[in-house]
Amino acid sequence: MELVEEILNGDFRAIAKAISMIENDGSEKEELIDRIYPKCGRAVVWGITGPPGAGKSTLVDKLIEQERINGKKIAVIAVDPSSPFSGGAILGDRLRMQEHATDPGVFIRSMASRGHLGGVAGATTDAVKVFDAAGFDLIIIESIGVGQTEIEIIEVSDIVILVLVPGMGDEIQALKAGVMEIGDIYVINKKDHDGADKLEAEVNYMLSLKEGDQTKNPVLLTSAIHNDGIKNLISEIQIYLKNIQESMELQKKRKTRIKQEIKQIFSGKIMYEINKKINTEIMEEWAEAIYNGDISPYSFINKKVQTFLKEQK
Ligand SMILES: Nc1nc2c(ncn2[C@@H]2O[C@H](COP(=O)(O)OP(=O)(O)OP(=O)(O)O)[C@@H](O)[C@H]2O)c(=O)[nH]1
Ligand SMILES: [Mg+2]
Repeated sequence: MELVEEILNGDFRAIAKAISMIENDGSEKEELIDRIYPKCGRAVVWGITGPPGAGKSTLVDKLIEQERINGKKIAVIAVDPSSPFSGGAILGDRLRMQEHATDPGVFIRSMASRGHLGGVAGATTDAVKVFDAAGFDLIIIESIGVGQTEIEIIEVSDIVILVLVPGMGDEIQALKAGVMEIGDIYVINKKDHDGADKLEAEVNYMLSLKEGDQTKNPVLLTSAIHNDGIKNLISEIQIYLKNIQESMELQKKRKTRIKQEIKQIFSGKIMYEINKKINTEIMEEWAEAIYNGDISPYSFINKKVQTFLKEQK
């Protein structure tokens, strides 16, 4: 595969092609990932999440700026929660990070959070592998933290930065809804707005209630548009990563990620086999039988499952 060589050389067009391949979810994707996998494992993945408009993209933009000075090659995956056909959020993110669009050390890519057969987490993990193999040091995933899909995406990261803003009124609701749990570092952005200190106190209080958690989660204030607090954020990220690496927590996290990946791929493949077997015609026949009351559903389906498993041997 020529594409593999090109990716390993960091060729942008090849990377873009590979990501499209991943999004199309075809069989060529599998060969590609298998071929580049031995070159993976060097990159660090930061997940940036938080409510819409919190300033995630602005923050990412400043983080890129600073980390470029630190000599890192950076890839950004902006997960677009809207449909694959709407360009709204993508456009906004692109505009905000446009300054870096011509920088050969920065690659920005949007991915739709819907429409992936293998789940969006799967597609994102594969995209991360491509960037990793292509020699990017840092991969930043930006996603809007509102639902399960977003939480899944964020589980792909080595570290999660949860961005909150003062004055939204519903922060505490979000905290209670469990989204709060996913942060490793908490950033209160728009500290130039009123209420940042109050929110900081609330977040610290919420965190103090977390049981059985030994890791200290920093709560930081930033003003992304004013480039304020960015260096401090980066240094806290580095400290956090160093700590979880030393305590082996990072390694554990990465293995958990692999386990989830295995489960996802495995069940996807099994589902494929099942769907191949249970076609519309058979389904019609079975439903008819159950509908007519000829058989009871559980005993019937249990028998069919047994037959299916036997046939697979
Ligand atoms: N006052 C103030 N405004 C900010 C700050 N950071 C970002 N903004 C503004 O907030 C708005 C939203 O910023 P984005 O960076 O697009 O936010 P986002 O979280 O990426 O938004 P989505 O991707 O749509 O969820 C923009 O108008 C920014 O200029 C800040 O620190 N202070
Ligand atoms: Mg954004």
